[in-house]
Formats: sequence, structure tokens, C-alpha cells
Amino acid sequence: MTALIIILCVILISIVLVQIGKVTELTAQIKGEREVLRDSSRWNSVLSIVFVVVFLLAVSISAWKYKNYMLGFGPHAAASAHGNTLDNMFLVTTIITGIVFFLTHIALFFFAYKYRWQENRKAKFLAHDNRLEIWWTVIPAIVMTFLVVRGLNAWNTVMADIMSSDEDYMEIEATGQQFAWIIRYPGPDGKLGARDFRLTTAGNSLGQDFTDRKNWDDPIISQEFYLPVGKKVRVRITAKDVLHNFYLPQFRVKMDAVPGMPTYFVFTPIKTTAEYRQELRKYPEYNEPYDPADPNGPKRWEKFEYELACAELCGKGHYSMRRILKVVSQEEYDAWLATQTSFYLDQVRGSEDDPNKGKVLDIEVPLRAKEFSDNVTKAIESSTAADKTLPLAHVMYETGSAKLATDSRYELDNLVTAMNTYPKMVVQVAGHTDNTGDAAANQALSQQRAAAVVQYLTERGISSSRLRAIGYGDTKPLAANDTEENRMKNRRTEFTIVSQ
Ligand SMILES: [Cu+2]
Repeated sequence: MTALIIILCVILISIVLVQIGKVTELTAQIKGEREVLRDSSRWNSVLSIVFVVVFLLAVSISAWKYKNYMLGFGPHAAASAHGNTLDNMFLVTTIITGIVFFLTHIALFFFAYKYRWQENRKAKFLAHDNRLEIWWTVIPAIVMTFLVVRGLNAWNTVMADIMSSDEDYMEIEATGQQFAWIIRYPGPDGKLGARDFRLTTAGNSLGQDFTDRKNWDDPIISQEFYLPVGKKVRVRITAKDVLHNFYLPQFRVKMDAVPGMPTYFVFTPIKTTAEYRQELRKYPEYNEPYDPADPNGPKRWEKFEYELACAELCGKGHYSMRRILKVVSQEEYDAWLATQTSFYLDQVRGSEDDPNKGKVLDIEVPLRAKEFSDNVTKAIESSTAADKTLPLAHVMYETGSAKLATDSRYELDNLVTAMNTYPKMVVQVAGHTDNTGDAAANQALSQQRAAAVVQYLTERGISSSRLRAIGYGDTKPLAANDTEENRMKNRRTEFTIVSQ
């Protein structure tokens, strides 16, 4: 129906225009051509002035009305230290091109008015004018030079890399892949470990070189990531498959992630997420409900988050590369980082991707000591008999012998510490084997192994009256001796707190 009405309107308007044309022709015949020409010229010239006034007013009013949609204005204030430099650059360019826009439009329409057709006025044809040529070459050249030099200056400021390692900054790494950002943090040592693409496996998706100890404490974050406010951050940006783009719009950070060519961006967040929300709160559009279906629910400003997007159309799942960035105080950041665990220790340690398999790493020694003392405290506090038995998980012997492997000393030293912390504690050390071989020999071996542990402890000053050694052989398996994995579980040394 609407379509029909529109078609009818178009037809009617066409008829009206044709009729107006005919009437004009008729009046021209009555009045004479010249008079009509003069009338229409006058009208057209006046209307062109009216048009340019209305047009420029509309442009100015709409620009004023929608100024808050511009970068750097209203809710779009930059949240990084360098953000204002870029926003100002855009603003200056807008002002200069805006002035040119207004002047050319005024000139264009004013000239159309001034030089309208008039009787007895002849056009003057200008073949060439050197002075004019110089003017309209030199002026744009000067303006362009000013804009370009400013732009280069801003680029050099914004893209400046960290020049000396004494600078106070932190470094994180963002790797783009279809379709996720893998964000790596440096861990407590403050340093990112080395990578080598040839080491990439299913279990080591970044190809981290785990012989580099800087990798041992690096956490990998796949969802929300945090940054402290006011701290300079250098982001190493890489990609694994196709082009991606590391884009933090509120921070004016945008850099291609290119496979095989590391890029970077250095920036300083200057507003926490909470502060940015308070700024958005001032604008009516951010006081609308976040979920239109729930008008009494949280407002848009309350749910605002800084986001990391991929600004490169990298494939079908491109949209799913959105990640949330929380900018918080240094204290909150430290607390968050402390909850992030090392990817290597959590996922890789002891697996086939681990080049340090079978070795004790120095960073593990304090972690194991803490775990051991926590477990002993728990066992002491527990009133259940079963809780009083704890494994000596990292005590190993040489194959088929009761000689302690060198790396066993860390775990045994933890036991020495526990015996000194709880001076009344009496423990029984028990050796266990799997069921391979002769039962009597197994029993003897487990007895000797338990005795070796006791001997180690007495040599370190623990009274033998507080220690007992017993060998159970294969009589107390933890699991059926059917697989190598289960047999490994059964070959173990434990200690039981007999009294405390
Ligand atoms: Cu992408």
C-alpha cells in the first residue's frame, strides 16, 4: 500500500513539474525570453544564498549536537597518557579542514550569486594567472606541511619504544590466533621467557623455550586481563596464523599482529575502569538500562568495561576475540597477579614437553617447602587417623637400591624442618614397593629404604627416639599393580605422625 502511494506521488509530482515547465514556456512567449532569463537568474542566485546559509547552519548545529561522538569529547575521552596527543591531532585537522570547507562553500555560492546572468554583462575569460597559481599552491602546501609535521611528531612520540631497561615499565605479550588472544604475563621475575616457533606443540601453543628459566613463572591469561593504573606497559604483539590487530579503543592503542614479525605498543593507562565508569555516569545515554528487557537493572555505565578487540577481519570467528581489560590500582593488580599460576608449572611440568623432566628446579624448592609445611600443619590439626599419613612424594632412590637420590634431600629437609617445628612429633617412616619380583626381597628393600630416610634425619640432628622405620613391601598397594602408572603409585615412601 505504502509503495503504491509513493508511486502515485512520484507520478503526480512529475506531472506538476511538466505543467510548471509548460507554464514557464507560455509566460516566456508572452513576456519575452530575456525577461524570463533575468527573473530566473535572480531567483536562482537568491536561492543559492539561502541554500548555503541553511546548509552551513545545519552543518554547524549538527556538529555541535553530535560533538560527543567525537574522539576526545564527552564519553570518548582517552584513558591513556598518549591518547590526548592523538585526539588533539584529529581535532586540529578537523578545525583546519572545517575552515576550508566553510570558506569554499561561502565563496562558491556567493560567486554564483554575484556573477549571475545580467544584461549587458560579459564573461571575462582568464587563460592563465601566475599569481593565482602561486597562491593556491603555496597556501595548501604550507597547511599540509604543518599537518604532516605535526602528525610525524605525534607518531614519533606515541610509537617511541622503551630505550633503556632502567625505565620503570612492565611488559606483557599478546598473541593473536584464530580466534583468541593469548596474553602472557612475566610472572614474579618481571621478565617474559624466550619463544621459538619450532617448539610449538599442542601442549606448548606459544612455543615457549622451557630451558629458559624466565619462562618458568609466566602465567598465560585467556580471558580477563589486568593492568595497573599509571604504569607504563609495553605490549609485545605477535600472531600465529593470519593478520590480527591489537586494539584497545579507549586507550587509542592499535597495532597489527603479524605472523613472523613481532610488533609492539607502549602506553600508560591513566584511568581505572572504576574511574572511567564514573565519568560515563555524567552522560544521559549511559544512564539507560544496560539490558533493555530489564529497565530496573544495572545502568550502562555500571556495566562498562575496557575491551580488547581484534581490529582485523581475520575470519569467521573474528568477533569472539573480544577480551575484557580491567585497569585497577597497583595493590589490586598485585593481588590479581598473585592468583595467576605459572603455565609451565601447572600444565607442562613433568609432561613430554618438559625439557627439565626429572630435575628439581630452584623455583620449585620454596613452593614444595610451603606445600609440605601446610600439609604437616593440616595433619597435626586433624583428629582423623587417616589424615596423619603423608606422602614423601619427592623422595627417590637409585633403581633397585636403598641409596637416596640426590634430589630427595629437598623433601627430606622439609621433614627435618617439620620435626624441629613440632618438637614432640614422633613419626613412622614406611617404605612400599610394587609387586614385581620376589615378595621377601621387596619387603627387605622397602625396610632398607625407610631406614635410609631415618638415617638421613638422624644425621641432621633428629633424635632416633622420635623416628621409626618400617618396610611394607608390596602388602599395602594404593592401586592394583596392573599398569606402569599404578605400579609407580605403589612404589612410595610415606610417614605417619604417631604422636605429636
Ligand atoms: Cu583476529
